Parts: sequence; structure tokens; C-alpha cells
Amino acid sequence: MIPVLVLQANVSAQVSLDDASVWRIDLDANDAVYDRYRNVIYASVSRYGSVETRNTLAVLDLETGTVVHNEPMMSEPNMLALSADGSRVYIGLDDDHGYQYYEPETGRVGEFQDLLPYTPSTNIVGEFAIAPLDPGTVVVMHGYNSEKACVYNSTGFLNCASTSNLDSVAFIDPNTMISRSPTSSTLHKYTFDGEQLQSVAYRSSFMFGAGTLEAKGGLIYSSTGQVVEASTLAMLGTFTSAEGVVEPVPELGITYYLSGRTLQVFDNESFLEMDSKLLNGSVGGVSRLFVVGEGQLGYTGNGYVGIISGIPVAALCPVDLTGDGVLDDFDVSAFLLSLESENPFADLNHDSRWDFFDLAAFERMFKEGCP
Ligand SMILES: [Ca+2]
Ligand SMILES: [Ca+2]
Ligand SMILES: [Ca+2]
Repeated sequence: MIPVLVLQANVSAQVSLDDASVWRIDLDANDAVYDRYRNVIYASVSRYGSVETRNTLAVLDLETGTVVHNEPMMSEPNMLALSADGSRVYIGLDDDHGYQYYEPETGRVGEFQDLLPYTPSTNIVGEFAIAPLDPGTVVVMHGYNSEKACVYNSTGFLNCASTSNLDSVAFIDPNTMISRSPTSSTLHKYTFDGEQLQSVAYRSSFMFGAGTLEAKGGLIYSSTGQVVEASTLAMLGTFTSAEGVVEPVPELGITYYLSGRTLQVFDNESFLEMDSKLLNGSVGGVSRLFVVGEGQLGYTGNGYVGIISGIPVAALCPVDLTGDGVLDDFDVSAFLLSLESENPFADLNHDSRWDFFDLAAFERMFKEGCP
């Protein structure tokens, strides 16, 4: 036991939040996500925002620290999600009971999609889970009413999974999704064939009060500190006294939690807290915590977007195209699809052609792995 404790003490000494600093931008934002390809943050601006920016998707350029674009949306943009290849931002529209998407590369806004067929007058997007290898297919957790996980693609509504009363949905890999039911504290696992979710396993009386789930590197993290192995649904452990919004950084073996003004960082092996810090300024109503490149996390609070700098966060690995902290065949598939669709970020040798030379460059980078 003693050598383990010594080792943990050493690790703790390396992970410190002493240098954490916060930059806050008032955007009247409901939600925000980071685009690692363009180094921008997309924020959904509430209808209560300023006359010029209300009901828009704001594009915040992190190079200049300014909003460079406001794309008009229908009413009350709220929940956001960005596809792994950076080609689509999905935007939940609460007053209009549906969603739209925005394509950063073309500036195109997709047709409005109603949350049918379930009582649209009370329905909103509770959460999006975009199919990891197909940005045109999205699972929408309907909030406030049926709380079902339903599949939509370019043709519109397809179907809903048989489970109901959900409070979070997330893809583990392109063929596997999980959800949670708060009333029975049940974790559900589904296979996904691109069109339909098939419930294949569940565990009940489990992950109490978990709230929003995050999936990274084959693990599921809850907002109350539990960590579950996705393949077996086995509980691996609980971060002691963790609470709030979560962001795992599996590359560094650590996980962050933000609640109120308190930022906590935990060791993924021992589940022990390594450090915590009371952040400057008011940090209220935090609804999402996310990686913003090396050394930075972003969050959304009451109407603003915050950037926490000077903390241990790994640079996003350029060949981890599914963004789950693991390099595997799915990243290769994601690259091949990006090459085929002439995604600007797949042109690795920057010659405006999408061909063998880019594939060779990708294979080289993939073999080198990530630091
Ligand atoms: Ca997060
Ligand atoms: Ca990956
Ligand atoms: Ca090329």
C-alpha cells in the first residue's frame, strides 16, 4: 500500500490549479461548444440578449477574443452540439420546439426540424448525441415531455428508442449509445445501426442523481462523480465529493468538475481529489464544461461563456478524429469519410486535393500517436 500512496503524492504534486485564471465574456449565452478545427466557440444567444444578437448563434474567435459572426436562428436557441468532423453545429430551438443546424464551412443553415411526433407544444431538445461517423444523423433526447431518445437524419424524423424518461444520452462509439433514466436510476445501453437504437443491456438502481453523462475513452462519467465502464456497465469508482459539470481529460488521466465557483481535479486511477480552486468572479448556473485546446477549459454560466486558463489540459490530438481520447479504427473511418467529403481539415498536405498523399500523411501521424 505504501508505494502506491507515495506514487499518488508525486502525481498530485504535478497537477495543480494554482495558476488557474478566468476570462469571462458576456454573450447572453444559453450554451457553448468548442470547434478545435477553427479555434472558435459557438454560443447560443438567448432571445433575452441584446437587440442585435438575440436569437443567434454567435461565433467567438479565440485568436482575437471577439465575436466575428452572429447567425440568425429561430426562437430561443439553447442546447448545442458540434459534429466530430466540425462540419455541423446543431442548435435546439426551445420556443419553436425543434432544431436547426449550421455549417461553419459553407455558412448554410439547415431546414427547421420539428420534434415530432410527440406533443410538439411542450417539447424541447434536452440533449443532442450526433452519430460519430455521420454528422447528418443525430439522436435527440426530447426534454420536458416524453423524454425519449429519437433518431433524425436528412429525411427528418425516423423513430424513437423504446426506453423513456431519460435525462442524458451519449455515444460511446459509432455503434453504441447510452442513456440514463433518473426515476429508476437505470443506465441503458443500445446498439445503433445508423437508423435505429436497439436496447441491449441495462443496469438499474445505479448512478443515483447522475444528471448529464459524459462518455470518453470507453468510460462514462456522471455529474455526481461515478465512473462506469461502457462495455460492461461495471462501476469502476466514484470521485469523492465531486459535483457539478464534468470534463474528463483521459490523455492526462485526470477529470475536472466545476460547481459554483469551485473547480476540482481528480486522479482517474485513485479517484482522489488532486487539487481544487475557488475561481475569481461570480460563476453561477454552470451548465457545461469542455476542453478548449491545451491548458484551457471553457464553461457556460448564467448568460456568459468562461475560459479557464493555466491548468493541465492536453492539446487535442489531431488524429483522434472522434475526439474520445482513444486512437482506434473509428478514427481511421472518420478520416476516410472526411477525405471522401473533401472536408478542409482532411487536406493534410494543404494542396486543395483530397487524395492518397493525405491518407499517407494521416497514417504517419496515426502511427506516431499522440503525446
Ligand atoms: Ca463536459
Ligand atoms: Ca478516437
Ligand atoms: Ca491534399
